[in-house]
Amino acid sequence: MKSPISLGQKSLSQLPDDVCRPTYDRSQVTTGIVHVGVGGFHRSHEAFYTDLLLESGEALEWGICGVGLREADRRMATILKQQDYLYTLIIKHPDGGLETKVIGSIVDFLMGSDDPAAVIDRMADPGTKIVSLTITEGGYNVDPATGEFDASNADARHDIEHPEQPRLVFGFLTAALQKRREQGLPPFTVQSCDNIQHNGDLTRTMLVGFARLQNSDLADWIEREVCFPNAMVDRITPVTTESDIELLRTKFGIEDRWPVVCEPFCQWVVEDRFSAGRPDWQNVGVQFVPNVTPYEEMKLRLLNAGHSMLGIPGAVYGYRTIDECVRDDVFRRFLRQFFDVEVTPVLDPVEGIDLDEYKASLIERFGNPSIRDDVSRICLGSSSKLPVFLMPTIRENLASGGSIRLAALVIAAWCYYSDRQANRHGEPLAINDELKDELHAAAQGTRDDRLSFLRIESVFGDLVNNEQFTKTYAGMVDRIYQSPNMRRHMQDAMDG
Ligand code: CS2
Repeated sequence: MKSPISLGQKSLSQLPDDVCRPTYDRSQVTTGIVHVGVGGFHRSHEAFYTDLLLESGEALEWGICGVGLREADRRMATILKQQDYLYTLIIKHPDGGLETKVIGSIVDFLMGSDDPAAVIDRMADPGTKIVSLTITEGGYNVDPATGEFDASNADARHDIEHPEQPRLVFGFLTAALQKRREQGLPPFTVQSCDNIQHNGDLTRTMLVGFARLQNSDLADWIEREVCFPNAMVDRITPVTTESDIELLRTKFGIEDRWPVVCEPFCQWVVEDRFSAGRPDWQNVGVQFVPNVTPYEEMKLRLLNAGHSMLGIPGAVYGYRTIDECVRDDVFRRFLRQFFDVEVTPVLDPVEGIDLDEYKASLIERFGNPSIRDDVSRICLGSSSKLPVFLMPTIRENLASGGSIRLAALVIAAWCYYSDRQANRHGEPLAINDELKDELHAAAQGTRDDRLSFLRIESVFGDLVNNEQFTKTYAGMVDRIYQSPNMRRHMQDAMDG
C-alpha cells in the first residue's frame, strides 16, 4: 500500500478524488473572524459553514484565526500549524456512508498564554469583524447567585489588575475593544456559539460586568456599541478517536493528526445584529432571524437535555455510547416520554417547526450508529450543563403541577454516579467537571442526608426546598442505592 499523504497545503492536490478540498486560493484568505476555543464543535460548525462560503470565491476576507487561551489548547495549536491549519471533517451517515471534506477556513492560530499582545492586536485589527466563542457553558464565569460576572475568580482578579496580560476571554475582549475604540475603529461583534439560552445576552452581561470593574466609561461604550447576537447552534460532534485517525489513514490514505467527526445534520440560527458586517452565511444554509429564543429553548431543552437524560443513566447502567442507549427500548421510550410529558407542556411553540417531527428526528440522530457519541462526553461538565438544559423544565413543571419524575430519576442517577464513581458493574466512571470535588463530597453525604446532593446551590438553586421534588427524588435515590439497575428504574418511573 502507498504510504499515506500527510495533510498540508502542498499535498492537497495529491489527495484521493473522493476527498473534497478547498478550491479557493488560501493564500489570499485574510482574517475576518477570530475564534476563541477551537475544539471539535467549532471545526464541524462555524469553520464548516465558513469554508462553504469561501468556496464561492467571493468572501476571502472572512478567514478564521483560532485562539487558544488554555494550556489544553496547545495540542490543537501545534497540530493545526503543522498541517497549515487544514483538517479533515468526516461526516458519518447512519447507513455507514462517509463524506470526507478537508476544511480550509482556519488560516492562523495564536496561543494567548504565549503572547497575549498578539491576540489582542489580532482582535483589534481593522480586518477583524467578529470574535466568536466556544468556551463551554462553564466558561462564562457567571455568579450563580446573582447572574452577574463572578469577580471573585482568581483569573478574573488577575485580569482586572493586569489589563495587558489577560488570561480570561473577557480580559482579551476588553483590551481589544479598548484598543479599537482608541483607534476610532468600529467594535467587532461578539458571537457566542455555546449551548446557553440567550447566549449573546449572557456574553454581553458578563463582558460589560467585567469591563466595568476596569473602566466604567469603556463598559458604557461596549454596552452601547457592541452587538452580541443570540444564536442556536447544532451539530452532534463526538470526540475524535484513534480509530477515526486510522480510518482516514487506511481508507483514504490521509495522515491527519486531528480530524473531526460529525453527523450530517447541521443548523445555525442567528439574530441578524452585527457591529461591523458579517459573512453572507445565509448563502450556505445559516438562518438569520429577528428572535432566536424559541429555537434556542427548543434545542437546549430537547436535544441537550435529552442527551443528559440518556447519558447519565446510560453511564451508570454500563452503556458506552448514546446510540447504544437509544437501541435499548426502555431508554428510547424513556427519552420520548421525557420529551412528551415533561418538556413539551412547558415549551413555547416554535413557528414553522413541527415538534413531533423534531422529537422523532432527535431520536433518529441520537441513534446514528456511526457516530458512537461517548456517554462520557455527555456527562462531562454536567454541573454547568444541567442548570441550562434541565433546570428550567423542572422549575416550570413544579410551578404548573407537571411531571418531574423522569428528570428527578436522572438527577438521582447523577448523584449515584458522583458518589460511587462507578457504574452498576463496579467499573470506574470519571467525574470530568469543574465542580468534581464538590459533586463528589455532596453525593457522598447522601448516606446521612438523602438530599445532600441537591444542596449544591450553584447547580440546583433552591430546588432542595421544594417538597414535591424532594419527595420524588429521595424515593429515586433509595431505589438506585439499593440497586443501580437504571433500566428497571426507568421503566418504573414511566409506569408510575
Ligand atoms: C451535548 C452537545 O455536550 C452535550 O451535552 O448535548 O454537545 C450536543 O451534542 C451539541 O449541542 C449538538 O448540537
